[in-house]
Amino acid sequence: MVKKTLTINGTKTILVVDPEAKLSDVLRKQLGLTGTKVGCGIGECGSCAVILNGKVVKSCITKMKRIEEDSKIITIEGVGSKDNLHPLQVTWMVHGGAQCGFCTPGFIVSAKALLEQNNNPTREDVRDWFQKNRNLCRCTGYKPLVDAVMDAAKLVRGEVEVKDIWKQLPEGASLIGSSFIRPSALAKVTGTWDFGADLGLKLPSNTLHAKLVQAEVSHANIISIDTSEAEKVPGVYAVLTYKDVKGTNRINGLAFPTNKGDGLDRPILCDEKVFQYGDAIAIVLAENEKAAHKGVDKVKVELEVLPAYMSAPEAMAEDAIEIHPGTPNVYFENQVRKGEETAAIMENAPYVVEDDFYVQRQPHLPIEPDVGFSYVNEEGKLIIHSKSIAIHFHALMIAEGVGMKAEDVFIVQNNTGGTFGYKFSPTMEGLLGVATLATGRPVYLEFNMRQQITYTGKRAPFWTTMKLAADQDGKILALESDWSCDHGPYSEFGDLVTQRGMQFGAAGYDIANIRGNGRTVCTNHGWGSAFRGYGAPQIMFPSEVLIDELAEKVGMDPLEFRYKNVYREGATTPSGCEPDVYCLEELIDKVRPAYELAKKTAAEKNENTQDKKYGVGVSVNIYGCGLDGPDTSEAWAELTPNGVTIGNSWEDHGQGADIGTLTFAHEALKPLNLKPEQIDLVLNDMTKTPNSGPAGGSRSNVVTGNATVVACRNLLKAMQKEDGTYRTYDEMVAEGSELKYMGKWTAPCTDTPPDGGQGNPFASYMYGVLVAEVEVDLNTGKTQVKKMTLSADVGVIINKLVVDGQLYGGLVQGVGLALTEDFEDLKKHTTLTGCGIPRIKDAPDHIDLIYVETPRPNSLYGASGAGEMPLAAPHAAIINAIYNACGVRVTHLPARPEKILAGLNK
Ligand code: MCN
Ligand code: FES
Ligand code: FES
Repeated sequence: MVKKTLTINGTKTILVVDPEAKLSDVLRKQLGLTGTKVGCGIGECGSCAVILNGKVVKSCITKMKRIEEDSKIITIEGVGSKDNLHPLQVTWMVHGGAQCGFCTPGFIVSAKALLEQNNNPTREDVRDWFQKNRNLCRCTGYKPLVDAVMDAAKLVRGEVEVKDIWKQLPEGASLIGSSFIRPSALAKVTGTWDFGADLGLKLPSNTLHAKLVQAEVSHANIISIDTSEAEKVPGVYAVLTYKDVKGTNRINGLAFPTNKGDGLDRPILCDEKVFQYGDAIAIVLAENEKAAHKGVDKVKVELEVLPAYMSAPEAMAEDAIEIHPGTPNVYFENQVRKGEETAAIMENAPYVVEDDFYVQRQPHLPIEPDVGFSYVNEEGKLIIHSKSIAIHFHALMIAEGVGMKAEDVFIVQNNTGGTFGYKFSPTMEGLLGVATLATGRPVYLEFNMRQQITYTGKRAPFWTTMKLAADQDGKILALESDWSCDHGPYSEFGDLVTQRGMQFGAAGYDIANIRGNGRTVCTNHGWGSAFRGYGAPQIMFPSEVLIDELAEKVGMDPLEFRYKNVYREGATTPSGCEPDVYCLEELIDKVRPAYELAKKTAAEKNENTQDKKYGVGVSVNIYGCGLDGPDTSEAWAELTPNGVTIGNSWEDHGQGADIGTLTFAHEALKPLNLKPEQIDLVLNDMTKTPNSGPAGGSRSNVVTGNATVVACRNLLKAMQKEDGTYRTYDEMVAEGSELKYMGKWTAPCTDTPPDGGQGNPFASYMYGVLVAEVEVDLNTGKTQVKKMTLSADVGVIINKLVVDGQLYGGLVQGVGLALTEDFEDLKKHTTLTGCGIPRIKDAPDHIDLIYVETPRPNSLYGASGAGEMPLAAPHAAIINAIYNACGVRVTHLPARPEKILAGLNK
């Protein structure tokens, strides 16, 4: 141990520390300064940034022995507080810089150091600074963060005042369409928003620390598991294997009836087999983290290693053994059949194009790794706190597995540092449940970034062949497609994502005749979980690139070819129903000027450069809002002495469930004239909030938004007097009236059966037309996306700041999907950078958004969703732009430099 005298946030402090301890641990665990977050833990993400003697350092890799006596440290807590905000904290809120908020303290601390050196930076200076200091954000697309620093610099220079930047709404104004700041923003920018790991430090002292023994091979039979040595490690309380699981030890994957498997293929703890790298084999529970780690090293697992099928084609090979014995590796099939048979049309059409495509196993890469804890409450119920974005689903999916009745399992969502869909699947919920039920004690489990990346679900890759035919005038006549979805070893929602292949292949175009076959394939690579866009990016990449190929063959401009073929009044979707609105023509009209300008600029640049080529690409982006068919959500509204409390389970990844709920409630309760601060929110706690369904499928703004409005309307109805005025709280109480009212809303939709795929699956759709401008370096093969312009129709905008943020963030994830991101190589793809996460200089600083707000008929205030559309097909626009720039068409993603170079050399 060493003694250190340090000045922390202006206060001199004497500390006794382990010289080998990391500064981040000392700040968080010894000093309770949990505003400093730990994401990657290895110096890659900047979420742990603090200022040490005037310099930005990453506290997760700074050992205490390296910190000199009398050093000065500033953490987010020292930057500003709720009552005394730093300019950066103000502008971060004003620009929507904190979505999930996990990266926020690190960015603000880092930016503070920049402004102290240079209070008049250019945008490029700001980008260089965040690049150099390795500040990563997965939510915002970075542009709003640069905007925030630029405005903060103006405040620091005294050129503007806070009131010029933070425009307050007039009293009584509607919040709809405003940039009202989300309720959680203040806590996020001040570092007081507790995430799971922060709450983990505040659990009772009898909490057990869990660590996992995980598989290091991808496919094996388990011969034996020996825990005896691990149990002897001092501090180890128990070592659990499948034998200790009180239930069926299976996650219920809620399989479709036509699935050849039963959906019970995923063990909580491996029993007979290992199905993928990282599978959990045992849980070591100890009084402290160190002992748990030591215990893990002592567990002996004997395996018979089996051939691993790491892609759909490998697992479909004739000699491949069944990964789950008794269930074929191809366990679900569907067909889309719309209009006439397509074979003859293809045969006779003047223009036909065909190509094959691969969209990769995209890793989600939230900056906050998975984390959770569990306990049994005083009523004997199992309570699990996690990053779940499907709390009611997950309770149902794990209950039997852990050995509880579904009604006795309750999930609470912790404040969540991004999921992008991976938490649509249960991850550690089953493990936590098993551990608490076996020991009767609270249990805490956190993953490090490596575990996050290797163990949680990934975007399920699609291998697709697609064929399109057009007539003499360029009208698309028919579509044929065939897609195989590599869903890894676990089937949960694999059928659902395969279904997206029939719903979104060439979505947006009026195509009368469609035939397609899809299948879900069990493999030994990372299991498939939801990922923003869910199936659309996998199938719209083929269709949006093939549309370009067809346009070229017909001899039309790619945007005008789209214009000719997009949905117009009376056209139907691939599911054979009319879409909710027809807005694509208008979206193209709106984006056309930017497209024409982009082409002109690229042509001019191409005249003057040798080593670089510039190109422009477009794509149509569409996604549906909702779970297929009659999707339902519930909410409640309760009158209180101070206003109204709203309860729902609109899970918050970071997208803005809080501001969504507040805005809908504020609008619906208009007759009560409430100020926003009089509306309290109770969100995402199954012990208190009703079943609003998961925050997936961009459904919440429509489905839970509607349910929230219905609850408010029901409350108002009960409050209304005969003369039309409203009873007060006191009057309601005096009359003995009920104060709390439920609201429920169900989408007027039908399923699309796997046999034909025709129906009306979604209450609403989101639309966008994207223009991407790229620069390709002909020497290195590297592509830089220079600018993106998206014309978007997400219906009536509920919160402008949120929608802007959703679109920026989704588009930049598309840059990663197009160019760099993958989870394929189990040795290389285990860190954020290894997986290709876009850093600030990989993202364009020029992103223009143009809105059309066509009111949606199924939404009570006309809104659609926003979260997933921007990631439906941005990668296709980028790939089309690369082709436009240099003539190389990459159809198997990501388009790494070597693929471009290989294409150039052909
Ligand atoms: N919204 C709005 N006006 C509209 C449409 C949407 O203000 N016309 C707002 C909503 O109020 C909500 C947000 O936009 O705050 C997204 O709405 P919606 O599309 O309905 O999506 P959900 O609320 O159901 O959120 C889920 C969606 C999905 S499926 C993924 S994955 C996703 C996403 O949103 N993951 C995210 N956005 C994310 N954003 C962040 N920061 N982190 C993630 O993990
Ligand atoms: Fe420290 Fe990522 S850089 S947590
Ligand atoms: Fe940056 Fe979520 S707001 S990672």
